Amino acid sequence: MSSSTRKIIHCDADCFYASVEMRDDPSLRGIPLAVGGQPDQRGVVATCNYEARAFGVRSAMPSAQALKLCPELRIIAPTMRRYQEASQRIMAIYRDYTDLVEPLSLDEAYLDVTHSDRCDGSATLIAREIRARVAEEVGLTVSAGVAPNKFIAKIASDWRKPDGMFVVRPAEIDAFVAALPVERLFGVGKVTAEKLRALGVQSCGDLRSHSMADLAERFGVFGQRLYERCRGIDTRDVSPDRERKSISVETTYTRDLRTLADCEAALEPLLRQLSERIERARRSEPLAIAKVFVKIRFADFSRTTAEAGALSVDAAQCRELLADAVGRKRRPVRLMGVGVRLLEAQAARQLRLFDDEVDPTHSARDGR
Ligand code: DCP
Ligand code: MG
Repeated sequence: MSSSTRKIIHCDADCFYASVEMRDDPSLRGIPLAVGGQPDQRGVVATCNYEARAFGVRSAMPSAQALKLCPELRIIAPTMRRYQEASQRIMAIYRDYTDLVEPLSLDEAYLDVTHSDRCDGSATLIAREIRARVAEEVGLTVSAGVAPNKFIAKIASDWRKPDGMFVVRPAEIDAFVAALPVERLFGVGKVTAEKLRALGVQSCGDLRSHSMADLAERFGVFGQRLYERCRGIDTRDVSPDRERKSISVETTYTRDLRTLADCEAALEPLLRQLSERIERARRSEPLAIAKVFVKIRFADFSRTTAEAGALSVDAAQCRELLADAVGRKRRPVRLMGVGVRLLEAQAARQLRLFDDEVDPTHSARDGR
């Protein structure tokens, strides 16, 4: 094995919300169960257990349609707090093995265990131990994929679902990827798959006969990605900071702001700009605000940030943060910024289905 070979684990809990419900109420076990909105309120299924999947019920399906497929389906309302609590406990177990944990959603994460000394440094043993600990300590099952990169680890975690794991060793990558249908590649939806089929391409192996230049011409920058992925290449790092994505605006003032009142007056246009940015971003991707912050650079170039938990941008809260930050130093202010920290995109998407429970101000207004 070359020294550059990485060891990545992708962990994904099985029918996560439904599993939490079945864990907490044994009467829900063994029957087809969905978590989601009620059919008479045009609700959708967030997820369902594997008994319900046997009837064809799926995530994001209207609950009314799910009931047609499976008349005895029990549909219960989500309780996000219990899922968040379970998620935190699962992620804490992952962090016991490496600092490089990148959560993708409440129930899904990449772990880079290349340099972990746990379990004699064996990624396979680490994955096995993690699965056993989550079952024992949290009462849920997690499926795992072990591979030299993220893309293959994610596909592998699906391979033996539920309650299974699959290992793709470096020497096995080539054959594993060659047999994959192109639809398994992230970003290949119906349209791209159709285009590829017209070229006679069904599997990643078929795709390899097309040159980089050819794919770039047909698919633009995505062509390069296709060229790499069909060969099992993925150099993306596991990045624990990913969830700390933010949207912010800032201004450096030509004349320093000398009083808190000056700063407050300057905050207003910044807040307007920030709201516009958030609205614009919300049109292209689901997003959920986790924190709001105010950032200051004083005349002596020292910096400070005040932040607090928030579900939306509230001017009064921002003024409080501003007063806090400015009060930390008796100096004029040369730069001011205000922004929000976001939940990672997929976690936001999950929360969106339950906007009413999480943040009533976000419901239905983002025009998607
Ligand atoms: N979720 C949601 N809406 C979706 C998809 C998912 O609210 N359209 C929520 C409910 C799921 C959780 O996110 O329990 C995790 O999503 P997964 O895609 O990992 O699905 P599950 O964990 O439910 O099932 P699987 O066993 O296939 O991982
Ligand atoms: Mg899952």
